[in-house]
Amino acid sequence: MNVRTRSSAIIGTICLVASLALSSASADESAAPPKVPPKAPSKVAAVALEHVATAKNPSAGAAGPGGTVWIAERAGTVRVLDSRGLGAPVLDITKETTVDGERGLLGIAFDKRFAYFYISYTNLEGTSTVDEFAVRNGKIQKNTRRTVLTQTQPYANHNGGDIKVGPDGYLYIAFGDGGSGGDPHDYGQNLDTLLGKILRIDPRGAKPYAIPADNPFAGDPNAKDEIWAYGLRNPWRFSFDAGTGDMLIGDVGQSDWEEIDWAPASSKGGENYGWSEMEGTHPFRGGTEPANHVPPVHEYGRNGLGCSVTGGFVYRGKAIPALKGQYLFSDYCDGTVRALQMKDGKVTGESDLGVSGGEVISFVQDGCGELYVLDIGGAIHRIDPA
Ligand SMILES: [Ca+2]
Repeated sequence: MNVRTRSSAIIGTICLVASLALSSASADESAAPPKVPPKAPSKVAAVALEHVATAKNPSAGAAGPGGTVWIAERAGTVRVLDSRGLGAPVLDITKETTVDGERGLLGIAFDKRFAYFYISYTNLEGTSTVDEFAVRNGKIQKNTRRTVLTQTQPYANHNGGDIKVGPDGYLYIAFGDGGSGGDPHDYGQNLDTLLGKILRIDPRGAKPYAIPADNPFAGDPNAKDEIWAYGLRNPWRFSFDAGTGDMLIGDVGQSDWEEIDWAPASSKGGENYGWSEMEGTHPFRGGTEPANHVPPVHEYGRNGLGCSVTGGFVYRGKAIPALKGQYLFSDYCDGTVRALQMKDGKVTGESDLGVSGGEVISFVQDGCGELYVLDIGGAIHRIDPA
């Protein structure tokens, strides 16, 4: 906790939202606050999307050192967004990945001290690969690159690929079920594969990595030690609530149900999110609900415009107080930014925030907790107060 508090304090002094000075929030906040705060803040926050940059097929992002936001471009470049805008690539692996199917550079993450940078991509064979670089003075040390973990992929889709460093400092990696459709190999429920899982590893504990001793299946000969949670189809984007440490996962559905999964910060791992016995709360193709199934906290059907959920973040920024504690997410096909109001792991309401991020491929949270929406077509928007 000390580490977390210290790094938060450092980040808090300089953040992109402040340095860009584009937000109207500063003016709003300088006004005298009401003497009596409203008892029940408005559930639908008024937001606007502020265009801050255009990238080439941005796919993922992460808060970087010095209040920056690092943006991954799907073809294999990483660029830094700061008060001067989006810079030239600081990393280029375009010769090492492809963008066929659902492949490419799919995730980036820093450790808490910005001492290490991680990239998640599919290599030229389509193998999911997580590499590590040391970072010094905010610069990637390319000669320190090493591969942490790989996973062969039977098909070009459902690679997952999101990576995050959790509140515990461990690296979490999301992998889809291997692809095709309907989980033909039953990988979701199979604990002998890393596919269809969220993994938890300690990349600094050993070479290439160590298994945290308290991983739910550590030492179990019938399950991979790396597994944190299972029963996932394509957990394309997941995040930790910066306020509570809770985990939220956007798991893309097969054909009927898109879902958001939730686990408390106190979780010991081992959650079974049901795939491919279940799609959302519904048995999938005659499936049987596992006894230990953890159902989604939210699901929505494909009967609207949505086709593929894009998980986001619980809002912990300062610019939009009415949005605090709400989980923002979107859908690749629909693009509407939505918010879930949650209490004790239960969804108590859903709002349509009335703005569209385009083909929303990812959200990014900066060091101040403000959120950005990435449109795979190029636009990077920050979610600002309206
Ligand atoms: Ca599920």
